[in-house]
Amino acid sequence: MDAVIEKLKNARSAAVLTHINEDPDALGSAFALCHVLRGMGKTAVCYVSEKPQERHKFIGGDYVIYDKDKTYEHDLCVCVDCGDMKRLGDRIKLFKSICSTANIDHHRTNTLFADANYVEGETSSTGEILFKIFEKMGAALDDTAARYLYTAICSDTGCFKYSSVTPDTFRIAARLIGYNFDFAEIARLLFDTDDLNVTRFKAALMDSVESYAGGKISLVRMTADMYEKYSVPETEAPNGVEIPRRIEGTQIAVCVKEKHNRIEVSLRSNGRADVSAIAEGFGGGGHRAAAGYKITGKTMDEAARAVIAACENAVTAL
Ligand SMILES: [Mn+2]
Repeated sequence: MDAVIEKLKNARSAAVLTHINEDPDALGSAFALCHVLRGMGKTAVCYVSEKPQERHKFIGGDYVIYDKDKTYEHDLCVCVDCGDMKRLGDRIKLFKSICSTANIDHHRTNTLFADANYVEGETSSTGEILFKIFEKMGAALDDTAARYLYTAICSDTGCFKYSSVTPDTFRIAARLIGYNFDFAEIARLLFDTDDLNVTRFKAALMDSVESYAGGKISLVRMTADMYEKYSVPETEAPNGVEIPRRIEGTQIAVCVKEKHNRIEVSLRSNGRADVSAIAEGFGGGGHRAAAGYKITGKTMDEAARAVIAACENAVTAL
């Protein structure tokens, strides 16, 4: 941790990056870090790969959408919540152009790609790690920084429900809600709010859940025509795999999704099945309980059949 703190303290101007398809842990962590660095009198800019999703607008924060044809000058590049340099997308160019780099993350598989790396593979969220870094640095938090960090932690813990939550997570959350911001609203916007079109899209997914292996495998298909039918852009589509995951008796939940002329498969395990092993079999990866992969050149039906067969093998082997 000290090597990363050293870099943060010495920087005059920092570029803060996070992984592509920015999620609230990534955004909250990046915005919190920029805000705290600015509070220390430094320049800090958060570069995102694309405009954050509509549903994450409430997080706020200011950012620059990265343009690979532009040059940006900074003396430090900090990556947060990014397990692999490849997950920077186009911003790899920016990362490589900055002479000093740091990496703060909670992905167990982090490739330690920066000059100074601080990775806690067991910690719930990057937000939680950043809180500890700020504390050790003696950096002052304020209501805004606390709100960003709380958003990050709340999101990556499924609202403090996942097994990654520890007594430390709650102690940190308790400190954060001592600041002045509406933490109940954050939980509501993260977990209990969908726009009307997304709600109808979800209803269609619920209505078409498929069940295999005596109910141990539950699957939904998200097809390209559904984005149009429900007027939901592909980038704002619901997290489909959460729907079959809720069905009682499900050991493996699957979402097969058509996206940019390829198929994305998301897998969740509710029990002993290791879905990262299934994903690896198709060239993907992830965690025991959450994994995925992408394939091209297959139809929806072929992709679904292949993943169902792999899941059936996995649940019979248990
Ligand atoms: Mn995260």
